[in-house]
Amino acid sequence: MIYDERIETMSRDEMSALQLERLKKIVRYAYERVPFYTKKFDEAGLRPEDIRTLEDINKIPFTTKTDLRDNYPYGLMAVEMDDIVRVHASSGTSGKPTVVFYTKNDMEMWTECMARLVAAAGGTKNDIVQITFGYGLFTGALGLHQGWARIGASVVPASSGNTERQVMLMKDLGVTAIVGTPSYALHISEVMKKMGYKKEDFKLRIGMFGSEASSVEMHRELEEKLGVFPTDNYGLSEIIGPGVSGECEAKLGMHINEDHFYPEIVSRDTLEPLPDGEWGELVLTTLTKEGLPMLRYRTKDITRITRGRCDCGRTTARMDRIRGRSDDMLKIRGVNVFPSQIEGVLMSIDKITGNYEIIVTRDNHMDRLEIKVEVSDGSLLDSYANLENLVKEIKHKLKTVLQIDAKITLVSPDTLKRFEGKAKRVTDLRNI
Ligand code: DLL
Repeated sequence: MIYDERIETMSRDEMSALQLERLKKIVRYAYERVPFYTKKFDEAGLRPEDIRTLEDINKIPFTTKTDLRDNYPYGLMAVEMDDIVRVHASSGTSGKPTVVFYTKNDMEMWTECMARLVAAAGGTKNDIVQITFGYGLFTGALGLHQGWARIGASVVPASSGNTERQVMLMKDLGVTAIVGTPSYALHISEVMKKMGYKKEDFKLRIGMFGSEASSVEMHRELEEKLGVFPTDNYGLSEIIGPGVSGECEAKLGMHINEDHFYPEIVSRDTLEPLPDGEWGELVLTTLTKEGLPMLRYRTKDITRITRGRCDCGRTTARMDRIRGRSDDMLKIRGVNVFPSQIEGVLMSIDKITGNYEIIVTRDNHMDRLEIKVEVSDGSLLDSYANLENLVKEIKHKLKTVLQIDAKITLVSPDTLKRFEGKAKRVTDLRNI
């Protein structure tokens, strides 16, 4: 079912006209209300009225995660705090989270965008949906929750973890739709099997997945093991959270809610715009967001865009699965982590050297992070108690600063590989 026929099947000309009208408005809005944008525009010798066509967007300087960090927490906000009704955050900048703000209208827009994607995935008011994303500052759980509630489904806010209980709820309540990361969903399927269940024991039919990369093969596995029709869903906190784009029943790319989020693909080398069909970095501009307008935000996610009509009848632009990132950010069990942040934590601890190796694997569909760390004094390794304490200290710091759990392996001085050029400290064996 198409949730919003008017928008989702709009002709290209109408959509472009709507986008241009909104772009001009948001550019002026951001320029007038956010000193950060005023300064950027002034430095570039750009005035809001210079944006006359959609192509003119090219003149606007990019915004990055670093800008959010440098202006943490309130610097990029365009309204007073009393107009903000929701705050979310994601990890991913050294120590400080990326904090994002929503006005009442933003919440409404977000919910509508999510409802469109729920409908695109095949969700209806008859569904009972279990949300297995972690509730809290993360946008995933509440974002999907709102969308499913908007279409009238029964929402089970199970949150993540306690997998056996998840399975029990799914079975007892006759849950028909599951929402979460694809890796956690696969893990749930393993636990179902261990508990002695078959997929026929459940009523599952839809799986709305996202927040991390998944391959065609992984979707096939989800379909096979859970009996669901799986869709991929994309979004990021800085722009809105989930709700930027998602697959429909035709699975020919993720439909972008482009009346609210204007997409561009730029070359990862030159940052110049690329034509439809070419792979590059996705840059998004929020066309209607009041709380935290983002102009030309560099997502660092690599994809490509097509704009033809989809088999489902929708005409909105579609983006391909995310193929990778143009930076080294890792997503580990839903948490965004930069190797540099891990390094920062390690460097703050005495008794270890700056040499480390990060290994990411997937075991039973769960991401595992191992960090090999060189101790600076080999004699440390002689005492079990000392070793234990050091491992504990590192683990604790990683958990409190970055919210990640890692297996720590201490190794003798001078045993890890040394690099002449750029160090390659991350080995990602997840094979997604
Ligand atoms: O992960 C929002 C979200 C929640 C999307 C639930 C879909 C479902 P962040 O925590 O800010 O927000 O992480 C954003 O995650 O830049 C991508 O690198 C990655 N990502 C999100 N969705 C996908 C996906 C949420 N479907 C970052 N495929 C983004 C691949 C994804 N990567």
